[in-house]
Amino acid sequence: MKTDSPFWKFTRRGILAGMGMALLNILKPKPAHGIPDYRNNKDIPKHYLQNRDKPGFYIRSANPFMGVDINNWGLAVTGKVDNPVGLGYEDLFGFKMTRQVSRLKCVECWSAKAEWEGFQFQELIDLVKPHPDATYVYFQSADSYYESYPLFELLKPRVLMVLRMNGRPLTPDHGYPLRLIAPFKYGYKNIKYITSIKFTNERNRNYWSNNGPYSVDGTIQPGIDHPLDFGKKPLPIYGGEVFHHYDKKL
Ligand SMILES: Nc1nc2c(c(=O)[nH]1)N[C@H]1C(S)=C(S)[C@@H](COP(=O)(O)O)O[C@H]1N2
Ligand SMILES: [Mo]
Repeated sequence: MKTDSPFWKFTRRGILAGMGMALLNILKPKPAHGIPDYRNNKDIPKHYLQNRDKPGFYIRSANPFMGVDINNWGLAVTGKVDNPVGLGYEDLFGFKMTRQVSRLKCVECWSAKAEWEGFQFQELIDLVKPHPDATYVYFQSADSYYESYPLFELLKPRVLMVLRMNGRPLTPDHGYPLRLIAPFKYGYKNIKYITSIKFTNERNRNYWSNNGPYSVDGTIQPGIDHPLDFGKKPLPIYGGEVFHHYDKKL
Protein backbone atom coordinates (compact mmCIF):
# COMPACT_ATOMS: atom_id res chain seq x y z
CA MET A 1 0.00 0.00 0.00
CA LYS A 2 1.32 3.44 -0.85
CA THR A 3 2.01 5.39 2.32
CA ASP A 4 0.38 8.54 0.94
CA SER A 5 -3.00 6.88 0.33
CA PRO A 6 -5.84 8.60 2.23
CA PHE A 7 -6.93 5.26 3.71
CA TRP A 8 -3.51 4.66 5.22
CA LYS A 9 -3.50 8.13 6.81
CA PHE A 10 -6.95 7.49 8.18
CA THR A 11 -5.97 4.26 9.94
CA ARG A 12 -2.69 5.74 11.16
CA ARG A 13 -4.60 8.45 12.99
CA GLY A 14 -6.45 5.68 14.80
CA ILE A 15 -9.86 7.05 13.89
CA LEU A 16 -11.12 3.71 12.67
CA ALA A 17 -10.63 2.03 16.02
CA GLY A 18 -13.38 4.08 17.67
CA MET A 19 -15.65 3.71 14.69
CA GLY A 20 -15.73 -0.07 14.55
CA MET A 21 -19.47 -0.47 14.88
CA ALA A 22 -20.30 2.37 12.53
CA LEU A 23 -17.96 0.93 9.94
CA LEU A 24 -19.57 -2.51 10.23
CA ASN A 25 -22.94 -0.96 9.46
CA ILE A 26 -21.53 0.86 6.47
CA LEU A 27 -20.08 -2.37 5.12
CA LYS A 28 -23.32 -4.33 5.50
CA PRO A 29 -24.89 -4.99 2.10
CA LYS A 30 -27.83 -2.70 1.50
CA PRO A 31 -30.88 -3.58 -0.56
CA ALA A 32 -30.61 -2.14 -4.07
CA HIS A 33 -31.50 1.56 -4.20
CA GLY A 34 -32.29 1.61 -0.47
CA ILE A 35 -35.73 0.03 -0.87
CA PRO A 36 -36.36 -2.45 1.97
CA ASP A 37 -36.95 -6.01 0.86
CA TYR A 38 -39.57 -7.45 3.21
CA ARG A 39 -39.64 -10.89 1.62
CA ASN A 40 -38.02 -12.72 4.53
CA ASN A 41 -38.73 -10.23 7.28
CA LYS A 42 -40.40 -12.14 10.13
CA ASP A 43 -41.04 -8.97 12.20
CA ILE A 44 -43.96 -7.69 10.14
CA PRO A 45 -47.20 -8.18 12.12
CA LYS A 46 -49.14 -11.15 10.73
CA HIS A 47 -52.28 -9.13 9.96
CA TYR A 48 -50.40 -6.74 7.66
CA LEU A 49 -50.76 -7.34 3.95
CA GLN A 50 -47.38 -8.60 2.88
CA ASN A 51 -45.61 -11.05 0.60
CA ARG A 52 -46.91 -14.56 1.17
CA ASP A 53 -46.06 -17.64 -0.86
CA LYS A 54 -49.63 -18.93 -0.62
CA PRO A 55 -50.14 -22.15 -2.58
CA GLY A 56 -52.13 -21.51 -5.73
CA PHE A 57 -51.63 -17.76 -5.90
CA TYR A 58 -48.72 -15.93 -4.27
CA ILE A 59 -49.23 -12.48 -2.78
CA ARG A 60 -46.83 -9.66 -3.49
CA SER A 61 -46.97 -6.46 -1.50
CA ALA A 62 -43.86 -4.30 -1.63
CA ASN A 63 -44.83 -2.04 1.30
CA PRO A 64 -46.61 -4.02 4.02
CA PHE A 65 -49.69 -2.17 5.29
CA MET A 66 -53.01 -2.70 7.06
CA GLY A 67 -55.12 -2.80 3.94
CA VAL A 68 -57.85 -0.43 2.76
CA ASP A 69 -60.62 0.68 5.12
CA ILE A 70 -63.49 1.00 2.67
CA ASN A 71 -65.13 3.78 4.77
CA ASN A 72 -62.08 5.94 4.12
CA TRP A 73 -61.54 4.86 0.54
CA GLY A 74 -62.33 6.81 -2.60
CA LEU A 75 -61.09 6.79 -6.15
CA ALA A 76 -59.98 10.15 -7.58
CA VAL A 77 -59.87 10.35 -11.38
CA THR A 78 -58.19 13.62 -12.31
CA GLY A 79 -55.58 15.34 -14.47
CA LYS A 80 -56.03 16.39 -18.07
CA VAL A 81 -59.76 15.68 -18.23
CA ASP A 82 -62.94 17.71 -18.76
CA ASN A 83 -64.78 16.10 -15.88
CA PRO A 84 -62.64 15.06 -12.87
CA VAL A 85 -64.54 12.77 -10.49
CA GLY A 86 -64.32 11.24 -7.06
CA LEU A 87 -65.97 7.81 -6.84
CA GLY A 88 -66.98 5.64 -3.93
CA TYR A 89 -66.87 1.84 -3.93
CA GLU A 90 -70.58 1.50 -4.74
CA ASP A 91 -70.22 3.86 -7.71
CA LEU A 92 -67.85 1.40 -9.39
CA PHE A 93 -70.62 -1.19 -9.65
CA GLY A 94 -72.55 1.24 -11.87
CA PHE A 95 -70.11 0.49 -14.69
CA LYS A 96 -70.76 -2.28 -17.18
CA MET A 97 -69.16 -5.44 -15.77
CA THR A 98 -67.08 -7.96 -17.75
CA ARG A 99 -65.45 -11.22 -16.79
CA GLN A 100 -62.37 -13.06 -18.00
CA VAL A 101 -60.05 -15.86 -16.99
CA SER A 102 -56.46 -14.71 -17.26
CA ARG A 103 -53.07 -15.46 -15.83
CA LEU A 104 -50.95 -13.12 -13.76
CA LYS A 105 -47.23 -13.66 -14.27
CA CYS A 106 -44.64 -12.22 -11.90
CA VAL A 107 -41.02 -11.50 -12.88
CA GLU A 108 -40.05 -13.89 -10.06
CA CYS A 109 -41.07 -16.67 -12.43
CA TRP A 110 -44.46 -17.88 -11.26
CA SER A 111 -47.87 -17.48 -12.71
CA ALA A 112 -51.42 -18.24 -11.58
CA LYS A 113 -54.78 -17.80 -13.18
CA ALA A 114 -58.08 -16.53 -11.83
CA GLU A 115 -61.45 -15.38 -13.04
CA TRP A 116 -61.46 -11.59 -12.83
CA GLU A 117 -64.53 -9.37 -12.96
CA GLY A 118 -64.66 -5.63 -13.36
CA PHE A 119 -65.08 -2.81 -15.85
CA GLN A 120 -63.11 -1.73 -18.87
CA PHE A 121 -60.96 1.38 -18.78
CA GLN A 122 -63.15 2.86 -21.53
CA GLU A 123 -65.90 3.29 -18.91
CA LEU A 124 -63.71 5.75 -17.02
CA ILE A 125 -62.78 7.56 -20.22
CA ASP A 126 -66.45 8.03 -21.12
CA LEU A 127 -67.01 9.51 -17.67
CA VAL A 128 -64.05 11.91 -17.29
CA LYS A 129 -63.43 12.78 -20.98
CA PRO A 130 -59.63 13.07 -21.22
CA HIS A 131 -58.08 15.89 -23.27
CA PRO A 132 -56.50 14.92 -26.61
CA ASP A 133 -52.98 15.39 -25.13
CA ALA A 134 -53.67 13.03 -22.20
CA THR A 135 -51.56 10.19 -23.59
CA TYR A 136 -50.45 8.63 -20.29
CA VAL A 137 -52.19 7.41 -17.16
CA TYR A 138 -50.65 7.39 -13.70
CA PHE A 139 -52.03 5.11 -10.96
CA GLN A 140 -51.39 5.46 -7.25
CA SER A 141 -52.37 3.04 -4.52
CA ALA A 142 -52.99 2.86 -0.78
CA ASP A 143 -49.59 1.22 -0.11
CA SER A 144 -47.43 3.93 -1.74
CA TYR A 145 -47.09 1.91 -4.93
CA TYR A 146 -47.48 3.51 -8.33
CA GLU A 147 -47.51 2.60 -12.01
CA SER A 148 -48.02 4.33 -15.31
CA TYR A 149 -49.27 3.24 -18.73
CA PRO A 150 -49.62 4.85 -22.12
CA LEU A 151 -53.38 5.36 -22.44
CA PHE A 152 -53.71 3.23 -25.59
CA GLU A 153 -52.44 0.15 -23.73
CA LEU A 154 -55.28 0.40 -21.22
CA LEU A 155 -57.75 0.18 -24.09
CA LYS A 156 -56.37 -3.14 -25.33
CA PRO A 157 -58.59 -6.21 -25.06
CA ARG A 158 -58.55 -8.01 -21.69
CA VAL A 159 -57.30 -5.06 -19.66
CA LEU A 160 -59.67 -4.88 -16.73
CA MET A 161 -60.27 -2.63 -13.72
CA VAL A 162 -60.98 -5.50 -11.32
CA LEU A 163 -63.42 -5.59 -8.40
CA ARG A 164 -63.98 -9.34 -8.07
CA MET A 165 -61.76 -12.41 -8.23
CA ASN A 166 -63.06 -15.97 -8.56
CA GLY A 167 -66.65 -14.88 -7.94
CA ARG A 168 -66.00 -12.85 -4.78
CA PRO A 169 -64.92 -9.28 -4.02
CA LEU A 170 -61.13 -8.98 -4.19
CA THR A 171 -59.56 -10.08 -0.92
CA PRO A 172 -57.40 -7.50 0.85
CA ASP A 173 -54.34 -9.55 -0.19
CA HIS A 174 -55.20 -9.41 -3.87
CA GLY A 175 -55.91 -5.69 -4.07
CA TYR A 176 -59.28 -4.85 -2.48
CA PRO A 177 -61.12 -2.74 -3.40
CA LEU A 178 -59.77 -2.12 -6.93
CA ARG A 179 -56.86 -3.40 -8.98
CA LEU A 180 -55.72 -3.40 -12.56
CA ILE A 181 -55.28 -6.63 -14.54
CA ALA A 182 -53.32 -6.38 -17.79
CA PRO A 183 -52.54 -10.01 -18.73
CA PHE A 184 -49.79 -9.16 -21.25
CA LYS A 185 -47.82 -7.23 -18.61
CA TYR A 186 -45.71 -8.67 -15.77
CA GLY A 187 -47.40 -8.78 -12.37
CA TYR A 188 -45.69 -5.62 -11.16
CA LYS A 189 -47.70 -3.54 -13.66
CA ASN A 190 -50.96 -5.03 -12.26
CA ILE A 191 -51.34 -2.45 -9.50
CA LYS A 192 -53.53 -3.26 -6.47
CA TYR A 193 -55.39 -1.09 -3.88
CA ILE A 194 -55.81 1.75 -6.42
CA THR A 195 -56.73 5.13 -4.94
CA SER A 196 -56.11 7.57 -7.77
CA ILE A 197 -55.89 7.68 -11.54
CA LYS A 198 -54.42 10.73 -13.22
CA PHE A 199 -54.37 11.51 -16.95
CA THR A 200 -51.12 13.23 -17.99
CA ASN A 201 -49.21 14.12 -21.13
CA GLU A 202 -45.97 12.44 -20.02
CA ARG A 203 -45.08 9.10 -18.53
CA ASN A 204 -44.86 9.25 -14.77
CA ARG A 205 -42.95 7.04 -12.37
CA ASN A 206 -43.25 3.27 -11.91
CA TYR A 207 -42.50 1.51 -8.64
CA TRP A 208 -40.47 -1.57 -9.57
CA SER A 209 -38.87 -0.13 -12.67
CA ASN A 210 -37.57 2.71 -10.46
CA ASN A 211 -36.42 0.35 -7.72
CA GLY A 212 -35.38 -2.84 -9.48
CA PRO A 213 -33.97 -4.11 -12.77
CA TYR A 214 -37.39 -4.14 -14.46
CA SER A 215 -38.55 -2.36 -17.58
CA VAL A 216 -40.92 0.58 -17.47
CA ASP A 217 -42.96 -1.09 -20.21
CA GLY A 218 -43.24 -4.46 -18.43
CA THR A 219 -44.53 -6.46 -21.43
CA ILE A 220 -44.06 -10.20 -20.80
CA GLN A 221 -41.03 -11.50 -22.73
CA PRO A 222 -40.52 -15.00 -24.19
CA GLY A 223 -38.98 -17.40 -21.67
CA ILE A 224 -39.87 -20.06 -19.13
CA ASP A 225 -42.77 -19.95 -16.71
CA HIS A 226 -43.37 -21.98 -13.53
CA PRO A 227 -47.15 -21.93 -13.09
CA LEU A 228 -48.17 -22.34 -9.44
CA ASP A 229 -51.38 -24.10 -10.42
CA PHE A 230 -49.68 -26.77 -12.46
CA GLY A 231 -47.09 -28.33 -10.17
CA LYS A 232 -44.55 -25.60 -11.00
CA LYS A 233 -43.79 -27.50 -14.17
CA PRO A 234 -41.57 -25.31 -16.37
CA LEU A 235 -43.37 -24.34 -19.55
CA PRO A 236 -42.28 -22.10 -22.42
CA ILE A 237 -43.87 -18.69 -22.78
CA TYR A 238 -43.96 -16.91 -26.08
CA GLY A 239 -44.19 -13.30 -24.91
CA GLY A 240 -47.24 -11.15 -24.31
CA GLU A 241 -50.18 -12.71 -22.50
CA VAL A 242 -49.30 -16.10 -21.04
CA PHE A 243 -51.64 -18.89 -22.14
CA HIS A 244 -51.12 -22.51 -21.16
CA HIS A 245 -52.95 -25.35 -22.81
CA TYR A 246 -54.91 -26.04 -19.64
CA ASP A 247 -56.11 -22.42 -19.21
CA LYS A 248 -59.85 -22.20 -19.59
CA LYS A 249 -60.76 -20.12 -22.58
CA LEU A 250 -63.63 -17.65 -22.22
N1 LIG B 1 -50.28 -1.63 -4.85
C1 LIG B 1 -49.51 -2.67 -5.17
N2 LIG B 1 -49.77 -3.36 -6.30
C2 LIG B 1 -49.00 -4.41 -6.65
C3 LIG B 1 -47.87 -4.79 -5.88
C4 LIG B 1 -47.63 -4.05 -4.69
O1 LIG B 1 -46.67 -4.31 -3.94
N3 LIG B 1 -48.46 -3.01 -4.37
N4 LIG B 1 -47.09 -5.84 -6.28
C5 LIG B 1 -47.14 -6.19 -7.70
C6 LIG B 1 -46.49 -7.44 -8.03
S1 LIG B 1 -44.80 -7.44 -8.07
C7 LIG B 1 -47.20 -8.56 -8.42
S2 LIG B 1 -46.44 -9.95 -8.96
C8 LIG B 1 -48.67 -8.59 -8.32
C9 LIG B 1 -49.09 -9.76 -7.47
O2 LIG B 1 -50.48 -9.78 -7.33
P1 LIG B 1 -51.10 -10.72 -6.20
O3 LIG B 1 -50.52 -10.27 -4.89
O4 LIG B 1 -52.57 -10.54 -6.31
O5 LIG B 1 -50.64 -12.11 -6.52
O6 LIG B 1 -49.19 -7.39 -7.76
C10 LIG B 1 -48.57 -6.22 -8.22
N5 LIG B 1 -49.33 -5.09 -7.77
MO1 LIG C 1 -44.16 -9.45 -8.92
